[in-house]
Amino acid sequence: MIFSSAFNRLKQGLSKSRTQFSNRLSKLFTGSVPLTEDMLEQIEEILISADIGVELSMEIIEDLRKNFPLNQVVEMDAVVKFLKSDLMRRMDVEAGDIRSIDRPHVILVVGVNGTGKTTSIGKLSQHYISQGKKVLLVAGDTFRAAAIEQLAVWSERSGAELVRKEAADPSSVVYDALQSARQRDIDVVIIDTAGRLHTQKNLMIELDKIQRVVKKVIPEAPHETVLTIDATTGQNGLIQAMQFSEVTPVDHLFLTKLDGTAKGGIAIAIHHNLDIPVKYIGIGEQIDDIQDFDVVSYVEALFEVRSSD
Ligand SMILES: Nc1nc2c(ncn2[C@@H]2O[C@H](COP(=O)(O)OP(=O)(O)OP(=O)(O)O)[C@@H](O)[C@H]2O)c(=O)[nH]1
Ligand SMILES: [Mg+2]
Repeated sequence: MIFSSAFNRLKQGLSKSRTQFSNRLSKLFTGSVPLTEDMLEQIEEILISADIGVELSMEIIEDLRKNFPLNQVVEMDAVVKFLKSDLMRRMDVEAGDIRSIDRPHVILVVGVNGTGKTTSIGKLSQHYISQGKKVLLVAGDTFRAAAIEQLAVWSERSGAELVRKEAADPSSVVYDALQSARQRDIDVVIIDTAGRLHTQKNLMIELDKIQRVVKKVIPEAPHETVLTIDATTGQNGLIQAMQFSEVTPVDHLFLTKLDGTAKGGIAIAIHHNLDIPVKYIGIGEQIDDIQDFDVVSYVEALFEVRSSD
């Protein structure tokens, strides 16, 4: 299971975070050294700097303190193994895949500008097409012609169908798209939207309108509203997810750009602190740089460090 190629790709995607852990831990554990209070503090600092979160990092250090007596020689591998299992114990493992038997399954993708909505939609479409599903993308970001073009490129890459309408109201595009999805026997509809901040009132009202139009055509939809969060913004991403979800309903998070940060712990912080599950992660700019978030594999990949690294 965890030695699959998907796991190797995850490890590769998290290499910045892992190298940081590895380098800093290796410096602490040179040769056979007894564990000191200062080392515990530095391990805590390493966890915090990876954006696992202050509170969780402190709790983990307390667990470490209980399990490893001070002033006794300890191997780095043993500490890393402990950190891994302690983190996993603290996480509830959640599975993630399409459960809905409704067709079409409608996914609405929302988020702040530039957090990776359109790219992630490209990846999601490929993900579902590779499962034999028929996918339709909806260009709901009608403000910029370039945004529609960008989605069109992803639809060509993945082989998904596309509904677009220049200079139209986003909710009218969505309405047309859902009607045609039914006629065309589509399995998964993924709606792209323009970037917005939770404070932009008009844009949030527009999002509301999109939700209502979706419901008008398919009352139980959207089956998932996915919020993209840019992992490189670290703890701000966590705050963004909290604020956004207070204004509009969010079912799942798509944590993007994890390959671009040494603070990969943010996925764990979000998982630990928010009720909204992280369902997908983005680990690169290519179409297949997407994975379902599985906290066990994630922690394994993040802490895959050896004293010889
Ligand atoms: N390294 C890396 N880059 C990513 C990832 N996901 C998205 N990006 C990049 O992030 C940038 C913004 O992505 P978009 O998909 O255009 O973001 P958006 O949220 O649709 O942006 P707006 O529509 O302008 O709000 C692009 O350069 C993407 O290639 C990822 O997982 N890893
Ligand atoms: Mg976009």
